[in-house]
Amino acid sequence: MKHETIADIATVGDYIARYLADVGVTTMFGVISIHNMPILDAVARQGRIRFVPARGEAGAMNMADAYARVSGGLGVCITSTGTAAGNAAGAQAEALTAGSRVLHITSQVDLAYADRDRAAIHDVPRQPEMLRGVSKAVFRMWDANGAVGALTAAVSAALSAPSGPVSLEIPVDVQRSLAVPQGVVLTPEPVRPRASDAAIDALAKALTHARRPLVWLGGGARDASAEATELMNRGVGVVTSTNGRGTVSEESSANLGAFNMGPDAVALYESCDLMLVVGSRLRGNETRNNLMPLPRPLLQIDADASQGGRNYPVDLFVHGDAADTLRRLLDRLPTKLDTDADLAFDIARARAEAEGKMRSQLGPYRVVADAISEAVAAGGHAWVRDVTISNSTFGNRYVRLSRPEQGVHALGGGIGQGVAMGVGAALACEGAQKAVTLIGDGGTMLGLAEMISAVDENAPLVYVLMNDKAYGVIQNIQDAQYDSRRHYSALAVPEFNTFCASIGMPHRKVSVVENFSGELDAALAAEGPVLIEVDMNAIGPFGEAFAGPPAGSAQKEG
Ligand SMILES: Cc1ncc(C[n+]2csc(CCOP(=O)(O)OP(=O)(O)O)c2C)c(N)n1
Repeated sequence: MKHETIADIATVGDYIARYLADVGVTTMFGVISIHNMPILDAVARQGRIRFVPARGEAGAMNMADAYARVSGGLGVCITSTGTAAGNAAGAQAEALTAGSRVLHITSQVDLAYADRDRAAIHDVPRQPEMLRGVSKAVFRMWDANGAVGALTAAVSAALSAPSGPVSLEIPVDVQRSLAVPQGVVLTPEPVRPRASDAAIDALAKALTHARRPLVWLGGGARDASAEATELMNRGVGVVTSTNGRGTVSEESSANLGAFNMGPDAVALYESCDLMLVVGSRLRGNETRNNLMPLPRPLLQIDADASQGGRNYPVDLFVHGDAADTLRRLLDRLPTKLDTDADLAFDIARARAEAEGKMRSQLGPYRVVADAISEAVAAGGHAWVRDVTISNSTFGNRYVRLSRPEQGVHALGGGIGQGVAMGVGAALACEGAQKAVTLIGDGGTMLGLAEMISAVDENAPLVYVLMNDKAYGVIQNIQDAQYDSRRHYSALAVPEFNTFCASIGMPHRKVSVVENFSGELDAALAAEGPVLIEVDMNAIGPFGEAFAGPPAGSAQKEG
C-alpha cells in the first residue's frame, strides 16, 4: 500500500502522533523531555491532538486517568525515562486500582544502552519492573517495523476488559528512526471475555427463583448502564461500590447507591435472598474488610477470571464481560421478574435513613453537601474528589450521580490527586458541563502546581477547597486513638487568595456557610477555573468528628 503521508511521516515519532490521532485521541497530557521530543514535536506539527503540558508527571497521569473516566475513552499520558516515569507511578497506582483506560507512553534510553546499567542519562536499569507494578501490561517498541504492533497491543490492552493502565516504552533512538510504511491505522476493538451459555443459564435460573434479589455493581460494570438499569426495571434492587456509582441513576428509588455498608444496608441485605456482584472487588473499605454479611446465594460476574471468589466465597462465578453477560442474561429473563413489590420501597427507605443520619453528622456542612448535590444533578457535572473528610462523609455517596462518567475519585485512597484529576475531568466535559472538584488543604499541597495548568488550559472547573489548615482526618484519628497527640498533622498552607491572584485564578471565600450556595452558583457561571475556599475554622466543626472506622478494622481513606 502506498504510504500517502510519507512527507509528514518521516520518523517513528511522526507515526506515533499520527496513529494516536487516527485511533481517536484528541487530548493528551504529559511533560516534554529530550527523551520524548520526537513524538511531541510531531504532535505539535501535525496539530491534530491537544497536548496539555502538566507541571509534573504525577499530575499528567492523574489528568489522563480522570479524562479517561469522564470521556469513557482512552486517556493518554506521555513521560520521559527514569525519574519522570517514576514520578507518574503513584498516580498510575490509582489508575490501576480504578481500572482506568490509560495509555502511558514513556521512553527509554537508546536501545544499545537499555536494560544494561550503562549509566546513560535518565536511565533506570529496571524500568520495566518499576512499570510492571503499576500497569495492567507493559510493552516496548523495539524498532520501526514493530511500531504498529506495539501501539495496537498497548491500546488494545488498555481498552480490553478488565481495562487498566498500560505502559509502552519507546527508546528515544527508535522514536527518531525512519518510519516504515504501516498502512491505514485501524482502531483496535477491545477484547471482551464471553461467558458460556451454560453459566448464563445458571444465573437466569437463580434469579427467577429469587424474591428479593440485589445486584451489586462495581467499577467493572460502568459500561453496562443500559443492561443494569433494565435488570432493575425488571424487579432487581441495586447497590453499588463507590466506583460503580451512577451505573444506574442514583435518582432511581430502587438504587441504594454507595450507601452500601451502614446499618441500614446491612439490614436490607439480611432481608434479601440473592446478590449478583458485577465487576466489583468488594473492597475491604466497602465491606468491613469482607466480613459484612451479604445475601446468599452470592453470584459473581467478572471479566478478570482470577477475581472469582477472591474476597467472598461465591455460589456461582461467571467469567465474562459485564455488559455482554447481563444482556444475554436479560434475554433469558421474563420482562417482569416475580420479585417482592416492596423491595424498591425498602431500598428507598434504607437510603433515606442513611442520608438522614449522614446529614446530621455533617452539622453546618450539610449546606455545602446540599448545594453541591443540587448543582451536580442540575448541570450533569463531573464530580471529582480528593481524599478529604467531606468526601468520606458526603462526597462519596450523598451527591447523586446519574451517569457513571460523572464520578471521579481517588479510589485507592491516595491524597493529592484531586487537583490534577479536576483538570483532566474538565477537559473531557462537554457543553456546559464542568468538573466540580472537592479538595482538602493538605492533599492540595501535593498537586498545587497543577492549578496553574488549570488556568493555562482555561479548564471548566470549580475547586471546592475545604480548608481546615490541617490533615483533619489524621487529627481526628489522633484524638480518637492516640490521646490527642497531634504530631505532624498541622502543616502550613498558602494564603489561597494571594496564591490564586498570583496565578490568575478567581478566588472566592466562604466564611459563613449559608453563603456557599450563592458562591457555587457564581463560580459555575464563570468561564474557566474558579477556587471556592471554605474556611472551616470560621464555620466550625462537623456535627460528628469523622475518624474512619475503629482501629483494627479496614481503613476507610484515613
Ligand atoms: C499519598 C498519601 N499520603 C498520605 C496519606 C495519609 N492521609 C490520609 S488523609 C490525610 C490528610 C488529608 O488532609 P486534607 O487534604 O487537609 O483533608 P482533611 O483530612 O483535612 O479533610 C493524609 C495525610 C494518604 N492517604 N495518601
